[in-house]
Amino acid sequence: MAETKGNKPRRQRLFVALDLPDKIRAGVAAWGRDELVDPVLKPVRPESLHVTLVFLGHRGAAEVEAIADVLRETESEMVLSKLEDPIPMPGRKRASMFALPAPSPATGDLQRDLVARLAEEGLHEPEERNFWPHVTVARVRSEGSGSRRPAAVARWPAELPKSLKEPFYGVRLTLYRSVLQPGGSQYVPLAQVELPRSGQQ
Ligand code: 3AM
Repeated sequence: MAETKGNKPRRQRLFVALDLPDKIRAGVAAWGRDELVDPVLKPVRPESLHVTLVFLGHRGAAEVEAIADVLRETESEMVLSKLEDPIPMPGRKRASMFALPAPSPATGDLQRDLVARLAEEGLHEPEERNFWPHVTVARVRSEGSGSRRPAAVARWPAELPKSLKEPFYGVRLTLYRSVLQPGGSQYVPLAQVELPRSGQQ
């Protein structure tokens, strides 16, 4: 549904994400400047790099507040994570995006806890598919002329430098509003929760 139409209530496209530390975001952005260079790729803006935890779809203002409250009640500490080399999704044959897998049992625990508490409040219907933690780094433009098929990628992104594959802590939970734009979605933070360091809750 559109975000504003006539007198209909304003609804916003929402998702909850785990934010990466600035240093990791800057490192991925620097890598991307060298590697996400094929003209059919649309790199994700550096400030928008994140691990999506829960996609919530279009929601009204009252729900935005209720979701933000659930976020604020999170009791998790910072979560240990790490990044792996870029992979095409859904596969090599006709990639529509490139992602860095971010395997992390702690991120999985946090995601399950959030989903359960959102579901308990009637704010989310858990998805059937398994959670796959990842950072989307680029989307592939369509072939053009009305086609939705992704264009073929000639120059594939090379692997990450070793320094970016060191473990790091996910530092913050953010409720984002996704504003769809022709040049790539813009993500606007609506509520944020800093996760405490281990033993500092
Ligand atoms: O940034 P990533 O790719 O991890 O893929 C979409 C993006 O995640 C995901 O929500 C984030 C913000 O758009 N997303 C979009 N539509 C979705 C859907 N119907 C979805 N995730 C699950 N179900």
